Amino acid sequence: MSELLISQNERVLTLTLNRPQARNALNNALLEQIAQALEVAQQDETLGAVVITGNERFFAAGADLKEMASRDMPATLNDPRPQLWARIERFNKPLLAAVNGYALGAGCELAMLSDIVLAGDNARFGLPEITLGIMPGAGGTQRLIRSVGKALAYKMVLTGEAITAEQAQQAGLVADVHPCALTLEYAQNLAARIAQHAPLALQAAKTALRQAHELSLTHGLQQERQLFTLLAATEDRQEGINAFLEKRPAAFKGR
Ligand code: CO8
Repeated sequence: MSELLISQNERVLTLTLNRPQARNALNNALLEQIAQALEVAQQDETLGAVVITGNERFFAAGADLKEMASRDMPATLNDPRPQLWARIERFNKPLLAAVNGYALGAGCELAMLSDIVLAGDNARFGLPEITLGIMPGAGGTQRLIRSVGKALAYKMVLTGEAITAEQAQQAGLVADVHPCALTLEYAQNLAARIAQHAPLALQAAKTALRQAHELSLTHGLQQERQLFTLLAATEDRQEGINAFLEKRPAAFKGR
């Protein structure tokens, strides 16, 4: 069976990590499949949002340590992983992570790369790399500190200790916590609500939100205004406003 299960329900695509024997460890082959699935989804106008999930006990236990063990410094230098992560990051539609159980190392990094994280009450988020003599290498230090702030980021990275779903929600890493059996359903429902909005507006909003981490406030506000102005040229903007004024649901076309 494939290590990445792909299913579609209306405008929502669900990607399910399926390497239970390795606790959904993210080897290069699996990252390649995720990147490919997202690239196909980006071109598919019938899709508005993607949910990525694992199973009820594991989201993903990190990079594949069996694969990593054989990589020395030159091999790590030439590792395709950074490019694979960059391809995943380029996905321009809403990406939701439905996290049950362990999201460790690269698993936690995959959740943090997602736009919205929903967690089951059994979820654990951690960056245990330090316990292995290494450190996070796929955004763990940079995204965690931007998401949860200095105190918790240093504590998590330097101890390698995981936090609970509740702590992750309090810290701002997780949007909602649900009973574990319902996490995926909640995430898919949220994705469906998001996916009914105008695709170009979603894309622009996601771009602007991402820029918030990169730009100064002044530049971020300029960028936001530019994207806002660009949307004024879309048919969907006219349709959205007309539909409101005519008291009917909007029929967006992605133009
Ligand atoms: N990689 C490969 N195999 C794994 C991994 C992993 N990360 N995690 C678990 N497995 C395998 C085990 O080796 C074991 O295999 P086998 O049956 O052949 O012995 C099987 O899964 C079951 O493992 P456990 O018996 O340990 O399962 P438990 O359910 O008892 O525990 C845990 C689950 C808590 C998830 C535990 O397995 C664990 O702690 N795993 C390791 C977690 C970890 O340290 N993750 C960090 C990895 S490093 C990383 O992500 C760095 C990313 C840097 C990227 C840089 C890119 C350039």
